[in-house]
Amino acid sequence: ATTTTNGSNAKKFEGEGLPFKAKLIGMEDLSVDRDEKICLDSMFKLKAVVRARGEHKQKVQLTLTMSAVKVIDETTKAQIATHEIERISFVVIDPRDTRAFGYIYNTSDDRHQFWAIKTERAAAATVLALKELFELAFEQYTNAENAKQP
Ligand code: I3P
Repeated sequence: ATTTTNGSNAKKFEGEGLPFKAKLIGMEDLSVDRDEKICLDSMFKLKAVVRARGEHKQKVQLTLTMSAVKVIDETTKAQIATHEIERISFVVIDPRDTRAFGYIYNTSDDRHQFWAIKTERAAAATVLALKELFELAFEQYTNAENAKQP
């Protein structure tokens, strides 16, 4: 898709950000920062862990802002994590579950954390919004670089 200059695209991520209701399936460290098969294997493993535990998944709100994905506990409103957009290297959709997706977040100490998420609605909506964010971030970066040119 083509990106238009910021403006309307960016609006929905400004202020409080764009919220999505979701549940945390789980997370684990992976050995790589991008690989569909490794991510999906992790997704299925994390789902199996949830099943084996027999407990409810933690309800969260994912808030997409221009700078980060914020993971907030739905009940306590406590912030669980802030994932800066530039540190997210890979996003995967679960082909067996229209309400599940995951992403890899690279920590400052260079670990590749895979976060598996169950969305209340179609996961594709959240993934699409994430993709828009990546495009906007890239656009801002190139604009800033261009502005540096004499
Ligand atoms: C629930 C059902 C829901 C699921 C929920 C399960 O089991 O599978 O679809 O929510 O997960 O407990 P049951 O039908 O036996 O009540 P999601 O679809 O959002 O995963 P949860 O307990 O982790 O919320």
